[in-house]
Amino acid sequence: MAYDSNNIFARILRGEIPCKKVHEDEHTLAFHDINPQAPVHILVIPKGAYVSMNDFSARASDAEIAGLVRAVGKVAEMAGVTEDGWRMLSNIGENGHQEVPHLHIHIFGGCKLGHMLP
Ligand code: IU
Repeated sequence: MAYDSNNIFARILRGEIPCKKVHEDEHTLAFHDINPQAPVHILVIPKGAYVSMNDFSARASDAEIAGLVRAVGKVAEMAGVTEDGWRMLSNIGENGHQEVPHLHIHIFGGCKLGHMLP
């Protein structure tokens, strides 16, 4: 799938739409999900133009990949969920029920989460 530079997260990255930011660095932005599904529900996105893990894993630089992984860990730590446990999730494509076509990692926590089965 080609990257649509007008998707909502691209617009958030350009500052055209506000977000409740929790972290930003060279490679990533993290913000609260607008429709939280858990007491902690934060999205971490790369700043680069990637639709999903499909193209990110193939095209992103090692620095971008390391940056995203480190940001996810840092945001989980900042959100205070590392001790009790949390979940990271990325929906990919139609079968994965991805709604926004810019790679995002969900961080869920702050309560006992349900089992994740297809
Ligand atoms: P997805 O199914 O993994 O693509 O979910 C997209 C998420 O982005 C979903 O949890 C939405 O609540 C969230 N979101 C948002 O935080 N801000 C927005 O403006 C829009 C969606 I549109």
